[in-house]
Amino acid sequence: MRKILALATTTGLASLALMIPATGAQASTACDNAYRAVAVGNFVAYDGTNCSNRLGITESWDSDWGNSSGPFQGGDTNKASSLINKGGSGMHVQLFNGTGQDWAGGHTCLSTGEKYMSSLANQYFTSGVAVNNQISSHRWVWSGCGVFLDS
Ligand SMILES: [Ca+2]
Repeated sequence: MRKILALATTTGLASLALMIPATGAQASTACDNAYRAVAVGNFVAYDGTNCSNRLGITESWDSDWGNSSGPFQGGDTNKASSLINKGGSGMHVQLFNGTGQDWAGGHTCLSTGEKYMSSLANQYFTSGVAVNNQISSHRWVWSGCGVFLDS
């Protein structure tokens, strides 16, 4: 770190920014490109890792990804393996293992600053249940996250 700071002093902050690893569980060119293409204000979930095979994109919430209403429907539940949060307000996307507007049970959050998760492997809800292929609802929140993805 000392070497990085010394270099930053001589080359400026722009160079320092280039040395900081990309956000997301793992840097992903595909997710970088997808993130740039998404309009500000949206949350996106993908069936595959690396932001492939989009399940849904929304500025809103959905308390049941397996029902027939809202931005996520039917087979979308228990499928997500990568995510993008391009919210414009700084809110987190809170993701739940279960369904319903009581917003209860195991949960985790994807912060706006994180930008995306190229993989949900080795991520867990507050209940200890694995997140990959187990998300069934989501909403936007300012607080109450408990845990964050990639933290
Ligand atoms: Ca739904």
